[in-house]
Amino acid sequence: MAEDQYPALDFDPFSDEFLTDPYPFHERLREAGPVVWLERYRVWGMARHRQVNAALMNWEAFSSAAGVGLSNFNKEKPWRTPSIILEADPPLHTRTHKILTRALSPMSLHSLRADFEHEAERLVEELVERVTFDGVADLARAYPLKIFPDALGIAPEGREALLAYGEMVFNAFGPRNERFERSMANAAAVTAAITAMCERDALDPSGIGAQVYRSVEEGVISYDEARLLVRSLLSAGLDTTVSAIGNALYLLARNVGEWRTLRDNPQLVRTAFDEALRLESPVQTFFRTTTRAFEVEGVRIPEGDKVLLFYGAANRDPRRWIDPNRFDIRRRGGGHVAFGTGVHRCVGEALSRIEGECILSALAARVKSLALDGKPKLRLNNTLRGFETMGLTVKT
Ligand code: OVV
Repeated sequence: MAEDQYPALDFDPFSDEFLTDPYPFHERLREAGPVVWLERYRVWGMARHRQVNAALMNWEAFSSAAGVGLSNFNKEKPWRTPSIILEADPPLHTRTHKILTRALSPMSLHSLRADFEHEAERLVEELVERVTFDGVADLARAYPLKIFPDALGIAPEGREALLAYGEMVFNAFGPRNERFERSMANAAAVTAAITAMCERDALDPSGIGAQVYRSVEEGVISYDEARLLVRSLLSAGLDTTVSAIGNALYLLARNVGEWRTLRDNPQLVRTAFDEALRLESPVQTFFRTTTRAFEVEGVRIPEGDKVLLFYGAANRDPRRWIDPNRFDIRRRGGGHVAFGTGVHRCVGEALSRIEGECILSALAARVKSLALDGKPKLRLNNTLRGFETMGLTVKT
């Protein structure tokens, strides 16, 4: 390709059509080239694993500080106070990241595991008795909605606001389309509820939220910063795991052989959840903003441009995986970017894995067959891929 020539595509990655079945679009994006120009939003796009991974590793050139959505914070006023971890670069990010890493370390999560297991077993037992249920409302949503706020130390009342807030946050990374506007219908009340939940006095002293406030006492961050870090936990921690668990249930129900393999080999639960994350990645896209002109395989991306990274496409790149569209719970080696990579890699990864693994383990121990009742319905979101409803029937 001649210099300064690059493929330009006109489709809308935030349209119903794209979000309903992104995979044919992903293939076109990957095949078009290592970097493409998306005319509709005047942004660059990268969908191959190599380039997505490299951009995520390079926070100096691919900054998060101007926001990781379409909106460029250097040019537009953000819809909420920016996150001081997600929408920040080092050195600010280094300080805040340390605090959440500690609050969510495998060490501090260790004591939660017993409760998580117990709740998963209790819930699965209840659903097994019902035989037929909604895999989303009754399981993928019910489970995280109980244990995640419990772990953070949030009061039992008013937890539905957490889901409504997640919906807003993840739609807000896309354009101001109808989907975004609809999710913002109740924004004032939902935001007020979330803001109240983040205050130190609203949090149980034994929870992860209170742990974040210990850093205030230690003089590492201010009270307002701690409040924003708790807001990050509430923003990022619930809808993502709801999608992850729902997507895993969908793949296991659709792939009878893989379900049997998991039942016969419960030690595969970790790779099974990981493979579901690769194949139906909850976070489909995030943007970065270039801090300088950057050349990708002969194409020059100018400074200050938005670049859309297609995590879901990278995770099915045939250049990286053999038989990439196949759900294979024995697949090993990781390497997918469902949690991102580099300095912004998900801080809640260990917590999300405990949630996913507890649910899959409880099901595998108790359920012989898992079948979809009819066609599950997607819940379209500008960033997240997940289901709204999923009829399931189980046999023991
Ligand atoms: C990873 C993520 C998603 C959404 C919100 C945030 C983080 C935040 O820090 O607020």
